[in-house]
Amino acid sequence: MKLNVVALAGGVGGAKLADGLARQLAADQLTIIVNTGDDFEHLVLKICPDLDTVCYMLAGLANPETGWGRQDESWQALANISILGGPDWFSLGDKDLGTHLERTRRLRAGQTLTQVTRAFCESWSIGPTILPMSNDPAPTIVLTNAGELGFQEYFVHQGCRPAVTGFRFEGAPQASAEVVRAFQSADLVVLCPSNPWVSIDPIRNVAGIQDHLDRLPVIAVSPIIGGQAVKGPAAKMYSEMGIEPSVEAVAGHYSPWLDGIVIDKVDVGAAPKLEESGLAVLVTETWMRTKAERDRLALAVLEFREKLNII
Ligand code: FO1
Repeated sequence: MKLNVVALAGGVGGAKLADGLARQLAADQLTIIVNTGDDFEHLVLKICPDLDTVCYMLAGLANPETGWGRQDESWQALANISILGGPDWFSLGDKDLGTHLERTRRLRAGQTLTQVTRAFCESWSIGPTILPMSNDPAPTIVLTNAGELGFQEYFVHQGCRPAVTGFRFEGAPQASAEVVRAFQSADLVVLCPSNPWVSIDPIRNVAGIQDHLDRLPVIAVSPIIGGQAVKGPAAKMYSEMGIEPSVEAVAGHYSPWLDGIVIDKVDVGAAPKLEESGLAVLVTETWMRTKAERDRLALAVLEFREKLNII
């Protein structure tokens, strides 16, 4: 039987697993639905950081040090913006700026974000389908002790320093026909190791998506390893909201609709309790430092599907 997989992804961690999955599955077996809650307008351009991170990663164009942005990047435009007194806190490289310029031009000409993303993926020879979670704007607002902040204002401009008290997802995003079709033909949903609060929850907030998660087999790969986030502020967010960052917290976040969870070997002690709660648990190496580690984890996730209780 042909297995159809939908992967939900945010930024760098999600992109790495999606990249591994892309090498384990045929192109028509994988759809990656990407968070657009981090999108914003900057320098009059539409910036879609998570979409670009996933696309650059799968195209082999990503900056290997940061995980976001382009490899072999130059920064002439940003340096000039800085000299001219413009907003230089968000690091847009010259090649990356080309993406934002062309995307903004196409959107203004009336294309949807889904159409623009499809065209870019074709140009970059990306096999699997990459879809924005919605064509509608749905900005994530971070509620903090410094007030309500747009996501990139919190994440980049303020360096995640304000203490988080909650989140608000603005707009009323609808699922595109492409997103609906992907879920309708899916046999498995993989929640990539992305931030549950600000990468996966915004996708769940798109009309109708939670219903698909309720009915389909879902496996999450924990973004928390040994109480720490591999990258980004997930652990800090959990602590600030009074929840101990742990694989149990991730499982709880996705309860009761989660079917299986993949946790790192350092968290093996949590496995019995997770299993008692009815989850299938895979304990394995979940760090993805190399391409080989992405491939190994992706394969392990797909094989783990056989062990889900509901199959
Ligand atoms: N992250 C940073 O920490 N600092 C930056 O200046 C920055 C610029 C940037 C430019 C383009 C892009 O696609 C991503 C960029 N990111 C930057 C990453 C981005 O803010 C985050 O990875 C996501 O929004 C969270 O998933």
